[in-house]
Amino acid sequence: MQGVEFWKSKISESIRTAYGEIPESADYSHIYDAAAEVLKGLLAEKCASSAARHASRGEKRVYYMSMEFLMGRSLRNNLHNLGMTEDFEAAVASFGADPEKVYAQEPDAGLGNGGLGRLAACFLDGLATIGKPAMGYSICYEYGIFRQKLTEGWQTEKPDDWLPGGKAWLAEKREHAVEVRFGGEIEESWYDGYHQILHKNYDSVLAVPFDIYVPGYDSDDVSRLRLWQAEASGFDMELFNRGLYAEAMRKSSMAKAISSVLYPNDNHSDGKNLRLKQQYFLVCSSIADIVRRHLAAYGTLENLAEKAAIHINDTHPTMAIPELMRILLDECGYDWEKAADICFNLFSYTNHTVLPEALERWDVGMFRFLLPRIYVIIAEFDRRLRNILREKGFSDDEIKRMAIVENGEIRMANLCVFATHSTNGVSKHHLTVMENSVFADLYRAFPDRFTSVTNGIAARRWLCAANPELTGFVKKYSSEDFEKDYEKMSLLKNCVKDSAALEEFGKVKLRRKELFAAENRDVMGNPLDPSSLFDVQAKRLHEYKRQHLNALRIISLLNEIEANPNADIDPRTFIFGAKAAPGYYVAKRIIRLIWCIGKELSESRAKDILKLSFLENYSVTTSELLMPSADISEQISLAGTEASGTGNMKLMLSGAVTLGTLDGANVEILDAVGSENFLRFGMTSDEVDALRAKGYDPMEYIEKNDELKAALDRMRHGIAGEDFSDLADLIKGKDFYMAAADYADYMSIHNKSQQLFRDKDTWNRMAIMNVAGSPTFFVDRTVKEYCDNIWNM
Ligand code: 26W
Repeated sequence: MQGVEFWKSKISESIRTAYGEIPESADYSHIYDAAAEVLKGLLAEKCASSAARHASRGEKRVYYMSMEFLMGRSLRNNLHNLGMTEDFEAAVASFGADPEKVYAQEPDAGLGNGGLGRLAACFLDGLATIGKPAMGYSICYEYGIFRQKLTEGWQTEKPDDWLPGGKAWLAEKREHAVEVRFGGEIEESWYDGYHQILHKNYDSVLAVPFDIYVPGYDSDDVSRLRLWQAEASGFDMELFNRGLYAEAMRKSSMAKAISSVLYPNDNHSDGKNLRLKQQYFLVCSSIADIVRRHLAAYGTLENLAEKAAIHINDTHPTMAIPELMRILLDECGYDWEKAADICFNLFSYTNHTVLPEALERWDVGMFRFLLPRIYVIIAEFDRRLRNILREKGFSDDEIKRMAIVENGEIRMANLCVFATHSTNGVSKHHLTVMENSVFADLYRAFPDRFTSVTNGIAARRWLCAANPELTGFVKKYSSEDFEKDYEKMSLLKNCVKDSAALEEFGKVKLRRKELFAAENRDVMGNPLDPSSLFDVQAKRLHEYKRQHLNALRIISLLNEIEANPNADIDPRTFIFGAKAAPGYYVAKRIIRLIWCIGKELSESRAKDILKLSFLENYSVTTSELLMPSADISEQISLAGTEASGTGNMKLMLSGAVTLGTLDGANVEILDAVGSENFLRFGMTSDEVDALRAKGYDPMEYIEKNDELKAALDRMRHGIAGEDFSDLADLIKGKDFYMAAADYADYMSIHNKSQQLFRDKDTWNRMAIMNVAGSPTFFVDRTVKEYCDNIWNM
């Protein structure tokens, strides 16, 4: 049975057996659960045949380890990738239900903070699509990224209790649970000529795997994401019998704490013990799983690096390397050289950020106490690295900078560069920045290990599944089957001379702006104006991303309108979406500033011209409504700080024009669309470096610029009644991310954007050229490059 009938009977059957209901009278949540249950079954089967096929060919497999997989919702996307959307929706409609309401039942699997986690999720989709066997490993956090609540612009965090609706996609594999050991002491001895390691008095925790299947588009393959949940390894009867009931319970909840919540830090490492436990929990269980699977297939670990590639997504899972060394040395009897050689060929590492505060370093004391054996192995890597550097002729100072263990700390990035065959950046520009800054020394020592692969996005999610209006346009003006060969999207370039096509594009965009406006309001609850320019900045809140530069601009526009009611300013809607790390006070203040600006706008004489909307709880799902509605994509990080960006790609794909600095993947976006279709401003990385070297003083820029001065004064005197001199002083004082230096150029490029937007044909042409240039940034291309150049598969 196939098609609509298949879905009707399967959903019916599932609702009857699970809830004793018929679909016509079932709740939407029951229809959603039934749909997920049916799909999970189909995908499990497909995953099994896909694995068997690859195994019979002895193919190499990639294991992608990441503390984050920001999956978002699955139902709509899975149906789309499997080509089942139409049949499913028809079946749902036959029960008198609305498919959109079924989709809306699903919570986001928000198991990530931002870019790094979403990239991991896109990789699983891309790998299944191009037919490469892949498995992701992460933690089954009970609470994912917090739900942001804004009260008058103050962010508070609510727990993200996603499992009640999300578990429908999880398949428990308890038979593959793994024991993870923490603490204790190590005893070394020799027996019969063999070195023996005995681990005593440790605490153990059980890691139980749950799988999520991720289908490729129009593909026979399904990637598997294995998420580990922590449990106490058995109830401590001995404690209980001794009357220590509370102590027995404490042990159990300590164990569960490991997988209870995702750390909401993005680009900031706080060196906490529980986070270290989470990381070891992930790598210990995953490496045990990989070893088990490999031994089952080949009976030896000799060929592990031929048949597997293990990728370390930023330094968070670095301990996978010493953990595998531990198994090879202590459990399999390999010597160091042989074991390290296997690891070197097996592992590769991606760096996602150059901010020094994001680079992970662990306190030696804490680390040794929690992971005594892993520490000894890392110390041995350090000793060997120092010897090699000495042989290469580096000075003592240089060696100290490159060392793994130094100054009471363990530097995870240095271990990655030394112990793996590949360290890669996430855009061309990022690689240059890496080579000139954080990795400058190691790059000189091991230049051949450094490379870059530009990030990409699962365009299917943001275009075909989320934006049927634009998909229809792309089909009409490029090719009906562009999804099977997305390079064909570049054919869209031909339609920019056709004025009917330009107008049609304008209608598609307007429709999407109306849809957004139907669901969202300005900060004071007033309706948005879909005919105004939608100017979007959506990403994590961080000073380096410079949401405050955008805020300064809006204050300046307000000043201008107040001074001159006839000022030449067209209607604009500023849309922000951003979560701040809960402990990042300045970031929360910036959110509050933006909200207050919105309030002040709505009460000013600019209220019919300028509107500000702050999208609460920005997430994968809210991005799917937001991206299609954008006209301008704000990518305004200080050059040299944003590794790549992927929101920039989603917006470009949706026909928004990038207004940005030459940073991260913006550089390649500009290349792909041409400078006439990109609104570039600001200093280059080299100019930033030169200015820093010379000594940067923001006051030099502020004193020369009356508009900027007035905006900062206004912050001091109060925005919507609140004094923001704290933020104004940060800009006047250090201005670490040089907003003052880029302000004038930012204002002038925005002036230009207004002129361009006035001419609808011109603007639509630019927007279409962006859609046409987007295939370079599809994740299928990205993962192909990883397969060819990094994983050798
Ligand atoms: C240890 C705390 C911590 C947590 C997360 C440090 C660093 C991170 C991530 C690496 C931050 C992150 O998501 N980086 C983003 O990665 C994207 C995918 O490569 C890039 O597109 C973004 O430019 C980069 O900021």
